[in-house]
Amino acid sequence: MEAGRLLFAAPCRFVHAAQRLDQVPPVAGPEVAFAGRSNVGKSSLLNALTGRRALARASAEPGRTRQLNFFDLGGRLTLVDMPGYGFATAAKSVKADWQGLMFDYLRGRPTLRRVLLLLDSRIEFKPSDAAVMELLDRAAVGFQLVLTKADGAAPGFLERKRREAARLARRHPAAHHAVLLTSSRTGAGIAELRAALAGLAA
Ligand SMILES: Nc1nc2c(ncn2[C@@H]2O[C@H](COP(=O)(O)OP(=O)(O)OP(=O)(O)O)[C@@H](O)[C@H]2O)c(=O)[nH]1
Ligand SMILES: [Mg+2]
Repeated sequence: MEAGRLLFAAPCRFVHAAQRLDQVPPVAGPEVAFAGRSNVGKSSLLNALTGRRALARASAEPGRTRQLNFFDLGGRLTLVDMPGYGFATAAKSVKADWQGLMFDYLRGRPTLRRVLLLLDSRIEFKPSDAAVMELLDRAAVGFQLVLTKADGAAPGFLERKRREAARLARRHPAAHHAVLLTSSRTGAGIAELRAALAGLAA
């Protein structure tokens, strides 16, 4: 916990945005990417972890993040805010663009230490989530399930979702077995997630 607190007490700064794979910065230190459906709370979680309200742009409008946004955390860890998938109302061509970029990046990034795959704890998991887990299995990219918006569901429902996510994690070879329950709004689970990420930092 202390290692996590220290890591995230370091300054975090935006370094780069990539719209295409050839704009992705050269590999440097360890990276952790935030992935998940549109609106699941990726940008908000990044802000909560770094204790900055508007480092990453969050919005109630799904499809807010349309590029890979790279943030440097104290020179020890790169955090990557990704565009969401499963967002149906965007123009098809645009959608293919940024979702394609997301998958290409996930498959081909040697310094990617872990993908945080975010799932909304208030709703049912979707086929697109299962598809991404399979892709990560096939690409042998380690991922960890993180339930978001834990402030928005009753305790009994949350516990059921946590168990369901833990079952999914056990079924997927690339999944980390620990499932985290978080809320960017209340700060629940944030210290635990910081601690988990401290284990991956340089
Ligand atoms: N209740 C609650 N709402 C949240 C939480 N985290 C994010 N939200 C809300 O969910 C919406 C989407 O948040 P974002 O962080 O922009 O989601 P995103 O996954 O980055 O979305 P895209 O960039 O569009 O893929 C916003 O209206 C946030 O205020 C949370 O912990 N609790
Ligand atoms: Mg976003």
